[in-house]
Amino acid sequence: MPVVAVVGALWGDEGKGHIVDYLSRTAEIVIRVQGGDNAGHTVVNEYGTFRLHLVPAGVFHPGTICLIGAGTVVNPDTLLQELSALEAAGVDTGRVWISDRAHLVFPYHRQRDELEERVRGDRPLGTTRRGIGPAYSDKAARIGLRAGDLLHRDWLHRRLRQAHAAIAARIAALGGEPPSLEELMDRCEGWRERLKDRIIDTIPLLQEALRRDARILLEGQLGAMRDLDWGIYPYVTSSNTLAGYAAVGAGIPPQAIREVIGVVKAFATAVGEGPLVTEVHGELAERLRRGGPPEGWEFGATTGRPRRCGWPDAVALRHAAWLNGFTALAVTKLDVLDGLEEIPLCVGYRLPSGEVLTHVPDTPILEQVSPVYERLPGWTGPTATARRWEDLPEAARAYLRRLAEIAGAPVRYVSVGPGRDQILEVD
Ligand code: 2SA
Ligand code: MG
Repeated sequence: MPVVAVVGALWGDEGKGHIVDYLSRTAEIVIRVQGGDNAGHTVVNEYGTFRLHLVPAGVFHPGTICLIGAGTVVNPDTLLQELSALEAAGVDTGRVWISDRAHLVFPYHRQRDELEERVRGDRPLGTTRRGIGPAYSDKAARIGLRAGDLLHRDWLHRRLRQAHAAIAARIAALGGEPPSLEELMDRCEGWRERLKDRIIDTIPLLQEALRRDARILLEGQLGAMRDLDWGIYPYVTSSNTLAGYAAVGAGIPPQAIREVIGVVKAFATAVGEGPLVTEVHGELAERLRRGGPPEGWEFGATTGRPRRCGWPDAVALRHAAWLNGFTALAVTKLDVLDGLEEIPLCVGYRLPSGEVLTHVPDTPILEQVSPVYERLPGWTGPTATARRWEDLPEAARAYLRRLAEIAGAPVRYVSVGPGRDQILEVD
């Protein structure tokens, strides 16, 4: 370490929660840098199985400070529920703090997300309907409310009075019933009561920690293909999922980040709309979706939607590696590929003209491409019991070496199942 960013290399759901939970045992601070409760970070450990939406995956380690960073959008209701569920499972949540700069997600954001998806008719984006897009767009339009606003009643009321007309107009234009100003003020009062002790200015804490070279983990949400600028726009989320944003979302200088770990699932999955070049259907998709133990099956951790599945996509991985500057990879769910005769790895995108691209083009072009596969030998397995690199079948190691070559970064971690002990460290 000291500062390590852990980001998704693909469409999200690569297993960032699982990797962050594992790496947090040696971290002093874990910071969620962007996104909101659209996230579903699955963590399986001695406390149970959790799908974290807002709380950083470092929460299971006594002593680790967990920050919900300035780059996030926080639905206080979801957060309070999540904290209660963690406490009920015996997890200490006394070190979970929220940046005063993080934006708040109100019920009217969810309402708008729902209405906006409806207006998109037969071409929706397939959002999680958690109000993420509307909350980030209000942030950019400067009518967002922030966690810190809850701590200053006069300021909060002034900001609410100022923003209310615009908030109401957006809902009304979509045919929805807007909230009243009083309703918003009351809601904020309830949130203030329950969260005021957790809202802090994170700058002094992080300055002090960086001076000591403390180990800090930055936890990203979603992956490069859903990045607002470099993903498959408009089928993206409304924040930047790339490592470059992690410094902003956490509130630290960019050069403090020494390592960028790209989390890569051994095959492709996506939930929501947009092109997925290597997508497979039917029995094959079911095999990938339900491979390995049920905790890891490919269903939305927030919405329960079945995730789309496909063959591994090296073009997408190369895109993510370029944009993030990975210093290492963590490859997850390798066990799901056990027993396949061969692994079709997509190494190019063929255009209707016959030309083959080796980079991810803009969405209108991406929609027209078909995959070009390189076929790597499969292995019989099982890999789930492997605990060292040497325990893996040679063909599995060859596949991992190929991923490393494509990404230009070594494979440092390999996960062969959802348990903490199923992560192998590669020297
Ligand atoms: P949004 O809600 O505005 O961020 O949706 C925009 C696109 O981003 C996708 N998206 C996700 N993709 C994978 N995993 C996500 N989290 C949950 C999970 C999703 C779920 O871990 O399974 O439960 O359905 C996530 N969140 C957003 C989304 O599908 C849109 O394509
Ligand atoms: Mg997820």
